[in-house]
Amino acid sequence: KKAVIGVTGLATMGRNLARNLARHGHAVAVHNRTPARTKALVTEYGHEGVFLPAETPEEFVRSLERPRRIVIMVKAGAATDAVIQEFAPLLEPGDMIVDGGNAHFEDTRRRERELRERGIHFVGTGISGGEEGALNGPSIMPGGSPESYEALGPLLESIAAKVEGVPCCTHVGPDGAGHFVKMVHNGIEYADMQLIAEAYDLLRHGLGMPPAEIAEVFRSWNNGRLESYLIEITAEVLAHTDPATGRPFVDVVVDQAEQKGTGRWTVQTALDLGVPVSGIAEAVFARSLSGSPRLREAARRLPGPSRFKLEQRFADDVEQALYASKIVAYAQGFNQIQAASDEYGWGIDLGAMATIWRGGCIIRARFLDRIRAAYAADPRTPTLLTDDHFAGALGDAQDSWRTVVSISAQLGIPTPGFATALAYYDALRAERLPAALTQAQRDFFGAHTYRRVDREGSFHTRWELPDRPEVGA
Ligand code: NBP
Repeated sequence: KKAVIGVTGLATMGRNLARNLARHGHAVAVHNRTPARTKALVTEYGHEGVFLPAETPEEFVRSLERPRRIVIMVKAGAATDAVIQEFAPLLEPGDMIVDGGNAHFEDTRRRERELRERGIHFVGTGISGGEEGALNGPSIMPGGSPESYEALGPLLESIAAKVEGVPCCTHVGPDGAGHFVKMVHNGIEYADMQLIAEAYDLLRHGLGMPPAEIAEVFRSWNNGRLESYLIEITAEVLAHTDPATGRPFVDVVVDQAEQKGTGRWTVQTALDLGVPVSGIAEAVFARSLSGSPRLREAARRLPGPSRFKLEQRFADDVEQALYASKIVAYAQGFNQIQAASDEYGWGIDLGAMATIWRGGCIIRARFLDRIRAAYAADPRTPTLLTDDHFAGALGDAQDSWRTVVSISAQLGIPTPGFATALAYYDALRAERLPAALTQAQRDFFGAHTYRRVDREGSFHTRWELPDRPEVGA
């Protein structure tokens, strides 16, 4: 008997993905560089389905039906290239390599191009949901050719999370589109987490609420429009008491947030594309700042404000600020996906991205249904902010949002995520931006020219001459 699909790389993610496949009745070939992992998988979980263990790449490839489907789940970067080098010579035209690791989309574009020349489909696939998702249903974002999706789609959809019966898996677009969307998903996740952290900080150090009480506030928020996995786990974390010390758990954790790089990639790519994703950027910078102990230690003696008393209803304002900022962060991320889709000709359906993020992944939320509806109403909307629902919510929230940003400044509690989101909102709706002054300065020192509000063409002012004559450029 041959396997319909194979998984190579059986650390946490690969093992759970292989088990998920087997549990759904697919015979899975399994392989790992170090054979001990393969043996352990079959010994511990062999009863869950049909596993075909292989010690060598050759044996692994032989055990697969054709066209072969191979999922690589190894460390992103050099390890992925090494595994591709090892397997590609053993494959034949029409075979498919699915890279389920967190690859950079430019690497995926390169690998896809190289393998396409050999007739092999390379399917860079974003897989979200961590260890638990891989086992019980992740959100899956496959790129690659449409033909490869015909052969892979049903398999991947069978193991993906389901929301209202709809699988959280769809063909995102060609070559690197899947990994790009996964990257922005992670960027949005950074922004979402930062906004939640700011809301917590305001309730904790602005209102002086203990973590257990804040957990209750988050629980109540999770019954409303903010309902999401991240809000739910925030309540759980805040309600947790450290068994060793009896203190709130959040207080015994070192306040330095780490990162693996997908948030940073999102911002780097957004800089290249010229898309303002300030919410994601602030979230990445907030983590960098937290992880700069020398800088923080040195600055700790700088004075802060004298405190003033807040009213209890401030928590409701924080909820408004959180929701409004979240709308902005998601709108920015979706704009980045749109820009890349235009740049690379991917033809990504933005509403479908919202649909496949409703389950399995970290940012799963009721909110994504709203985004889906917004794109259904207007697939080419320049920004989600102007969708009827979101525009209404922003209008209702804005007074509270402004209060929260100004009060947090007065309290000396940093809220870069809330503040940058509000600045983006106000900048987009501004009648006139001071960019006019920037452009005039550029013309002054570099003769970079400017356009006029009243006439077509580009112009330059001879700033060095006493009467500053204007010339058409
Ligand atoms: P790791 O990222 O820790 O990678 C370990 C696996 O890579 C092992 O199977 C190891 O084999 C294999 N490997 C390495 Br390292 N170098 C290799 C090489 N040169 N040749 C062949 N195999 C090699 O595993 P993971 O945490 O399961 O993640 C797998 C992928 O999924 C990563 O790209 C990760 O970014 C992505 N991802 C992870 C999560 C998550 O929550 N962890 C979520 C979504 C995506 P060995 O056993 O012989 O050392």
